Amino acid sequence: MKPEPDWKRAKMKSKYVADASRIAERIMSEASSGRPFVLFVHKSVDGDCMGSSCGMAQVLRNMGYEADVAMQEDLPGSMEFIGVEDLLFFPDRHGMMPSDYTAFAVDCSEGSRMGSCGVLFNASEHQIIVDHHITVEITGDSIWIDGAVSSASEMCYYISLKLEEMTGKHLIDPRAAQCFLMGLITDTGKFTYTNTKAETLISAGELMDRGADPSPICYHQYDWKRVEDFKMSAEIRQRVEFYCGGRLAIAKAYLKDYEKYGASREAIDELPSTLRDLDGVWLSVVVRETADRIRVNLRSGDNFNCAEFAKSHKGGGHIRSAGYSVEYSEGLTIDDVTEAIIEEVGRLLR
Ligand SMILES: [Mn+2]
Repeated sequence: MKPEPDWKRAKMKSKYVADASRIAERIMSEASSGRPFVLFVHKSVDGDCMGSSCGMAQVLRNMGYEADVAMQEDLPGSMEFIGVEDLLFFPDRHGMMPSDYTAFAVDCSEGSRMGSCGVLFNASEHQIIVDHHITVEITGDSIWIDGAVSSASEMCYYISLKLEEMTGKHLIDPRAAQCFLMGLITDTGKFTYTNTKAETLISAGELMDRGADPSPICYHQYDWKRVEDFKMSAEIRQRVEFYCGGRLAIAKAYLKDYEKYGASREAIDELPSTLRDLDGVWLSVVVRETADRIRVNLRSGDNFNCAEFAKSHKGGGHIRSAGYSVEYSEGLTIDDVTEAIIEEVGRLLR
């Protein structure tokens, strides 16, 4: 008799079993209706929302169901290596939405966080929500929100384990495993943030047993950089300003900076955490001008609650990492937004 493959020994912590089982059962009952699944992610996509949605879509397809990830924006260049184009569709461009579908939100829980896809999420009566952002307080049979789990991808991995148990099928194939591992790695800052738990590392190992490989994930997400992006980042770093006795570091990027260098929208994605890690800095704020809105990203150490600040500006996130965006209205500029942040943070850090 052949020995059992290592991945078959995977076992999740007991504290996750009830929630993972509940969502897995919900998935099975939604699927039995024959409705296809449409997965929804937050705007300004990151490794975790793409990892959890694509991994989950792959698992659902491996169960024999129709499942696609609705995208309102292109997949960033740093995630192209994962090879998930066939799992994505773009309702704004193709418009081909099924008339009836199960809307499955991962790494976010509200239509308002999903950009132009939000209306499609809200339009479905059949919703499943798996999220680890605690800025929203909603509960329900088909909702699993747990701020203590490292990532939505870790939650989706547990749900998928339950689905394997319920169906007796091997559902988490190497591509699904790689997607989940991408979410675990990026939301924990390569397993360095305080949301890294023993089970996060165990799950990462189990995903490797199933064919995932952390090397390309870390290379493409952290090490690889376009030369144009590097040059733009160097200029923005020169312009960083410090306030509140050095406790607030703030960087501002104009559209003209992107144009000057031919930089991509990911050009300074590393900057919020780079600035937060500077000696004496409690809070870093990176303000970016984009074509349709102004994006604000916050990172902090132990002394500032980014989630609360972002929430008060209709955004969301985690205690140490959060963000929001501001619409251009009545001549509002990136300079106005930045000034207002300096003033508001100045009062909070006084
Ligand atoms: Mn996440």
